[in-house]
Amino acid sequence: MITLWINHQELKVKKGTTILEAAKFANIHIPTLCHLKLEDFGIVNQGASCRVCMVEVEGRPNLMPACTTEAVEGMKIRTDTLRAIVARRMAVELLLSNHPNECFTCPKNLECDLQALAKELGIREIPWVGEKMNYDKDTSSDAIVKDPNKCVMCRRCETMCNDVQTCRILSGMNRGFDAFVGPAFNIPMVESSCTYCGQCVAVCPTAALTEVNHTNKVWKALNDPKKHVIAQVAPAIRVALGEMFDMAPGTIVTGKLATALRRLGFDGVFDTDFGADLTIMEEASELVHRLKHNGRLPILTSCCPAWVKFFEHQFPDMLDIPSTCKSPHIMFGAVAKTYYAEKMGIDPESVVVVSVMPCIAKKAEAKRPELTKDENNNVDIVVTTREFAAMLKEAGIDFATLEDSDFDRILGESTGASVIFGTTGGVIEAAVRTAYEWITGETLENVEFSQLRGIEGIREAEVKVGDRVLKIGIAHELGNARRLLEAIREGKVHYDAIEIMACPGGCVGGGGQPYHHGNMEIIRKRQEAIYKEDRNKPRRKSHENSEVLQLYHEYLGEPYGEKAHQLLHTYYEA
Ligand code: HC1
Ligand code: SF4
Repeated sequence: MITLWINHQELKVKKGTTILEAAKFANIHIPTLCHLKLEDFGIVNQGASCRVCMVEVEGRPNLMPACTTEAVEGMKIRTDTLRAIVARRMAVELLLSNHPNECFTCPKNLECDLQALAKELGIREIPWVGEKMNYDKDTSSDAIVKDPNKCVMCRRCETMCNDVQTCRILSGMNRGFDAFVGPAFNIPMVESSCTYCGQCVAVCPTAALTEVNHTNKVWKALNDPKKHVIAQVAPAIRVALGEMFDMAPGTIVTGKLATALRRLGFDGVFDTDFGADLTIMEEASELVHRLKHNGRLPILTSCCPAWVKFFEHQFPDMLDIPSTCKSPHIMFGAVAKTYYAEKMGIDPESVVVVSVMPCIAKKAEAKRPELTKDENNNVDIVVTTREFAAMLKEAGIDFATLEDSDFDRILGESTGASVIFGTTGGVIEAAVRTAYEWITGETLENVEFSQLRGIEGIREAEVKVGDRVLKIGIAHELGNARRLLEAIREGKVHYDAIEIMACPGGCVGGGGQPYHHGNMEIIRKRQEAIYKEDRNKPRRKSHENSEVLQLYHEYLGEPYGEKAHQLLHTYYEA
């Protein structure tokens, strides 16, 4: 331990602690902009490029950046001198001097870190006139909008894309006032190998990177009397949406969610969890089929669209490994426009499926050619948790005071197995719950497989199923996925089944979720809430979902059978 003083306050910290971390221990706030550190997820961006965290250190002639300067024995630090205050303000004033003045209409209005900093530092005028950038917005993709004019070169997005996700799409371009971060040669996003995971969006402090806003499409559909508009909500929404309405992270709002959708005027209020249970029926069948017939192993889960895009780009030689299952919300859409429409006597052409997702990549997934052509136009509109919250606010709905209600039938029932899809490890745990009973013919008494849970980036576990031991691999974040797949490709490891989710913590940490501002505790709380919701469910195995069983009985026939293949499975292309 070392002893130091910050603003005359004595404190002891571990050797190797930065001034910024030491100040946090002492509850002294030092403002930052480029800094981002999520230790458990191995996410660190501390290039000290913004110079907002400058502090005075006794005996040093220059101000020092608190985020990268290590605290040493006897150090005397001041964060509150006029020199430090002026330097911090100047750093922000310079950024503002060439930043577009369009806060009123900016998608990040009131959620922008730069705007918040200007307020916090008491900036009332910008003393310099910087040269404004005048780049075109990149609206080429269905998922992400890139506005270089709002880039502050903090490079958080680069850290996420290059170091964490290893997609290596983003890098700094140009110098001085013209500098911004974008794909090499500034090609349109749609032409890059971007997976649309949205993790760059999740950490961008301004609106240089945002999701494509599809809320107007939803309003339009809801106001079209000829349309039958139905909503489905992803597992991870129910544990995060509350944050947008000042509720604590991890507050479960499933019942309020159903009520809110009804208030917005949706004709059907459903749960993607139904689609997740359906996915397990197909994916567990596929696993059992591959095990029985010496099929290709490991089987890879295919519900995360950023992961699908990643393996198509990065592992084109291994496209025979992933499960052919469509993702749960796409399966839901497929069933809604066929079975549901038929049963309800509605013209399938009039059905508009809106998915409320924690994920930005789902927007691009819904537009994939093989999922949109002919009768396969499964999902029409995808909005993120943030966009959905904005719609509720726009409609004047006081979300926090809404009463609880249930999802509609016949696509609204779900089991605990489907809820845990929302966290890393959950999809494979759900599949094991079903595969275990199918393979052994025994009832699984304890459905919680603790060995599959956790937050480490790569995990592995062995699960005894009858006389066979299934070797399971789990990874979240694409960099971890890459490491796992490379080890498989090189024959260094063997697994029977693998679950991969692109975002930190799985969908709970999705790129469309309420901004967590680097607070990892938030992702943990959402994960805990997911497991709590599972424990509270009367049925916890997908194959016990009575509405899913009814669907097979009345419409699909056998799981993994011909009709199921036609409706619920897909293919991949390099
Ligand atoms: Fe997910 Fe999924 S769990 S991908 O993480 O398989 O987005 O929540 O909806 O489709 O069910 C996301 C979450 C979500 C799908 C399911
Ligand atoms: Fe990189 Fe993901 Fe952002 Fe695409 S969406 S640029 S892959 S971090």
